[in-house]
Amino acid sequence: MTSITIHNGDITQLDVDVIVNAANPTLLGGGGVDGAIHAAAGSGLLAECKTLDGCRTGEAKITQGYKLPAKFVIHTVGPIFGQESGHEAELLASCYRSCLDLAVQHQLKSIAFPTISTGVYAYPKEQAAQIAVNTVFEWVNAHANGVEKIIFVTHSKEDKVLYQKQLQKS
Ligand code: AR6
Repeated sequence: MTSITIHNGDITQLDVDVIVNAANPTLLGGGGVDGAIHAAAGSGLLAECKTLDGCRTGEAKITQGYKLPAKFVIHTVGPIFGQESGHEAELLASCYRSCLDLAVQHQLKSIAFPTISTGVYAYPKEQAAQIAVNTVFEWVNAHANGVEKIIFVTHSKEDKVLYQKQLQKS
């Protein structure tokens, strides 16, 4: 049985096996949640990211968590809304699946997701919440021995309400 919950707050504070970073293809840091994660993790994170050779949109790569309470960080690159030739929805779903697949490969039991692509990358928040929740539920239903705890981390009351709405439907 997997628990799926919402936490409204700062993802860098969460004591889970892995937090997900909404990164860019360089994996070399940026603003938003990416900037917050690098700032909290310290310079060891950037040093490891430099060895990864970037990441393609919709895919994911894992690093240690360094000074974060989380043991690991999974870096995924969300689609830029309006710039992916109509593939935005499938690329966003692929981010969530890729992160969950990596978590299982590394035997990680608890994972926290930010609202990927909904900041700088401009994905409409309600559509993104629907894709996030549907994709995670589909993945959980297909992976009986997958992760034990999945947390959707929202960074505003508005996002929290959107996720509550989507979870009620699921
Ligand atoms: N904890 C949880 N969520 C947060 C935090 C935090 N500490 N800080 C911001 N958010 P964004 P994107 C929320 O822009 O749209 C970076 O520069 C934020 O409110 O961080 O995927 C990367 O390097 C928003 O709802 O990610 C890329 O270049 C959500 O995180 C680009 O931004 C995602 O917003 C990626 O853009």
